Amino acid sequence: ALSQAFSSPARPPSVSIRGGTYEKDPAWFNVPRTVLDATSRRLHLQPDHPICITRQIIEANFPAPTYRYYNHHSPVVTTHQNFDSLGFPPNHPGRALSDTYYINHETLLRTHTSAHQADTFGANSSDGYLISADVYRRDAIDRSHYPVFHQMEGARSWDRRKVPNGDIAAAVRADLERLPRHNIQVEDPNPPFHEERNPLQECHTAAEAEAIGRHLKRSLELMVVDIFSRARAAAVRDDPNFVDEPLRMRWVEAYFPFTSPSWELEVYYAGDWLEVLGSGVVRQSIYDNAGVPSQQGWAFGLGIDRIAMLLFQIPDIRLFWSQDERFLSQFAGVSDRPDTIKRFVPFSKHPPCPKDVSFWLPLSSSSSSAAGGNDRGAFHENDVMEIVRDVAGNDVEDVRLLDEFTHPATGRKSMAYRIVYRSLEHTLTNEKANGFHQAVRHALVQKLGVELR
Ligand code: FA5
Ligand code: MG
Repeated sequence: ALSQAFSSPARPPSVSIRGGTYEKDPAWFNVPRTVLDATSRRLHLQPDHPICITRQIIEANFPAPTYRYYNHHSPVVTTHQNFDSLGFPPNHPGRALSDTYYINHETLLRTHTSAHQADTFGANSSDGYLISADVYRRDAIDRSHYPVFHQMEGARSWDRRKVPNGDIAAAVRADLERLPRHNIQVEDPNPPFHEERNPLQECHTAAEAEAIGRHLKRSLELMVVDIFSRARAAAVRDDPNFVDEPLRMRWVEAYFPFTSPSWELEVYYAGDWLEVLGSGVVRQSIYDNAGVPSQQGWAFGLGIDRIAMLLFQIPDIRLFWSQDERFLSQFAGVSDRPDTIKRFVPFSKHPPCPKDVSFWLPLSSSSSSAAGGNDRGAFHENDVMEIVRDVAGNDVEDVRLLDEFTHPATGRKSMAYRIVYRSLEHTLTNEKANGFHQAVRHALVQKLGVELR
């Protein structure tokens, strides 16, 4: 029996995702069943699903043949594609097991569509591209965050060897003139670049970066204006006396390792600013590594789910995963007739069940660890998020930190969270919410070694 065990070693455990088989490393694998199941849903390709409709409408704003569309990339990518190729430093916190779903140490579920940038810049023969896909992140729980969501990557490049006189700035400005205008006042107090906060790349002239930034901003503003006018038309079809609030947008300076200067675009929605995308002037090293060093341009990555929430007035990101006919039937036929969009009508409103939990962290994880790396001993809030998701699935709406303090004598740290349980499809009885909460308390002790207070 012993020799047999040696001659036929157990096959390493593996996992199948969208037709591929990947070796699981138990020291790294951290994908819960619910997230694994989501890899087969492909909502962005499901006709008449709001994520798919939104993708189609955004694509129409970036027309072929200038832009080419890629919608079928597998969610399983390498750490090289997701991080290294984009210039993420080795200790970047995004690489940690607390933030990212890993299959093994060099294979993961992409955390953003930028994972395909390096490959696409080299292979794409059009001036621009759009990549739509499902992406995966261990993240907060609230109405605009979900561990699986959808992004669209977009890019537009100009080639020094192909533009008149090799003058990229002039070519970009000419293309900008050809874009439509809009009359929405956009808040954009930032200079086109800023030496410390948002630097110009050495290889770019100020004129180049400025022109590329303006083309980027106008292109994306036009897309948001289109989404808003469609949302407004839907509201008026519903109620001819509908009066909407004016559209408000603002550009905020940002940082990404693969763009500079960089910005995020926020849209005012339901009483708050909602971040819809990150963007910037593509770092030259990305083009160089992709074998197209004569190109320059911009890139963005937007949250399709968040744009879909604006378009259909969908109040909670969890709804996109609903298989309930009362949800899905509201979008029937819209993929073929985007002019027939209707506002989403909540099928019923169910009361929230808020419950609090507070606990002491084990002493070993009380000291805050340096960010980044895969520090397994440290406490990470995303572990709390995942425990709650595991227990309550889509019946949890929001988890937030209420309070945290360190005991002056013992050095132990205490955390208090408020968890709001609420179902979108049925009324959650207090009994069921209590059951969830008991199970969460138990799992916090079992999995994180905390002491309940
Ligand atoms: C990125 O992912 C960058 N790759 C974007 C980018 C691409 C920048 C190209 C420059 C050039 P960020 O982490 O901010 O950036 O995510 C982009 C968008 O995804 C956000 O603005 C938001 O709309 C959406 N998003 C992020 N996390 C979630 C989440 N948990 N649930 C739903 N949407 C999310
Ligand atoms: Mg962001």
